[in-house]
Amino acid sequence: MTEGNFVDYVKIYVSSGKGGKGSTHLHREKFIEKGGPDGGDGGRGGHVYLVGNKGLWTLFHLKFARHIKAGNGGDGSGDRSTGADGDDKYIEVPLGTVVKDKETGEILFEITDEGEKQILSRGGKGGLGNWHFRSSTNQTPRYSQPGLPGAEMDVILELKVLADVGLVGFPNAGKSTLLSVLTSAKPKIADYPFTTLKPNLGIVAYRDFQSFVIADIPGIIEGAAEGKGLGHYFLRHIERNSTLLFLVPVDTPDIKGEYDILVNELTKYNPEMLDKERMVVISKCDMLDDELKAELKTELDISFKDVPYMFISSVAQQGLTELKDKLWKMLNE
Ligand SMILES: Nc1nc2c(ncn2[C@@H]2O[C@H](COP(=O)(O)OP(=O)(O)OP(=O)(O)O)[C@@H](O)[C@H]2O)c(=O)[nH]1
Ligand SMILES: [Mg+2]
Repeated sequence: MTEGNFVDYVKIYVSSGKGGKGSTHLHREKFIEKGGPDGGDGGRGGHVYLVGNKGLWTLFHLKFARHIKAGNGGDGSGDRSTGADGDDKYIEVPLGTVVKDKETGEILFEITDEGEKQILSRGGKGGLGNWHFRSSTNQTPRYSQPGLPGAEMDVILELKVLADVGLVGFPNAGKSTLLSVLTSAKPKIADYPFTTLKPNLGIVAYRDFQSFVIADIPGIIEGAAEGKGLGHYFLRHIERNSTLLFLVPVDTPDIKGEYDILVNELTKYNPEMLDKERMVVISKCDMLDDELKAELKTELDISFKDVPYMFISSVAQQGLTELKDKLWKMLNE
C-alpha cells in the first residue's frame, strides 16, 4: 500500500438502468390473415448493488469511481419475446460500510457480512408488451408500456471500523517502520519528524490465516490539540480502533513523561479515546544492551503499573512475534 491509502469516506453517484420498452407487435404469418398481438415485455433495468467483501479494508478503490451506472433493459419484440435485463453492477465494499443519502444524510443501510448483497439503486421495470392488453373489445391493441426510468442518486459511503490497532507516538518514534515490518505496507520512513503526513494501513497476517489491521498515523506532539505540529485532526482515523499501541523510543529521556503527553493530547481530542485497550511499546531497543535494558525494566515496571508494556526493535526484529500475539489476544478478549 502506498502513502495515504486510508480512505474511509467516499461520495459516489449511482444510476440504475431504465426498463426496456414493451413491444407493439402483431403476429404475421403466411396464410394467417389476422395475427393477434404478440409484442413481448421490456427487460428490467440493471440494479446497482453493494456487496460485502471481507478482503477489503478501505474505500480506496472507490476514490476515483465517480459515477457507477448499471445497464438499460432491452426492448421487448415480436413473438412475445422479452427484452434482456440490463446488466447489474456490483460495488464491493469492506464490512462495516454505512450508506447514506447525500441529500438528506439519512442512513440507508449498512453492509456487515461477507457476501451480503443489498440493492442501492433499483433498475426500472420493463414495460408490458401489447400482448397483455388484448381483450374481448380490443383484439389488436396497438399500444404497449414504455419502460420505467432508472433511479439516480448521490450517496456517501462511510467506513465505521477501519483498523483494529492504531499506532500513536511522537514523530520519529518508529511507527511507520513498525508497520513496514509487521505488514506488507511500504510507508515512507526517514530520520526526521513528520515523515508521515497521511495515515497508512497495513494488514498483519496472523497464524491460521487470521489477520488484523494496523493504522500508522502522523506523529503527535505536545500541543497538538492546539494545532502544533500537524495538529490532531487525523486522530479521527484511529478514533474507532479498538486498541491503541503507544510507541516511545528507548532513548527517550523520560519515557513515562512522553507517554503521559500522548495520553493527554488524545484526551483533549476525545476523552473516549481512553476507554480503549492500550499497550505501550518501547521501540528501537536494539540501541540498548542487556544490562541497560534490565535497569530500565526495573524503572518501567514501576511507571507502567496500570498498562502493559514491552520492548521491541523493528530493525533487529526483536519482540515482534510476541507483540503480534499480545495484540491478537487484546483484540479477541
Ligand atoms: N535503531 C533503530 N532505529 C529505528 C527503529 N525503528 C525505526 N528506526 C528509525 O527511526 C527513524 C524514524 O522512523 P519512522 O518509522 O519514520 O518514524 P515515525 O514514527 O513513522 O515518524 P513520523 O512519520 O515522522 O511520525 C528512522 O530513521 C528509522 O530508521 C528500530 O527498531 N531501531
Ligand atoms: Mg511515519
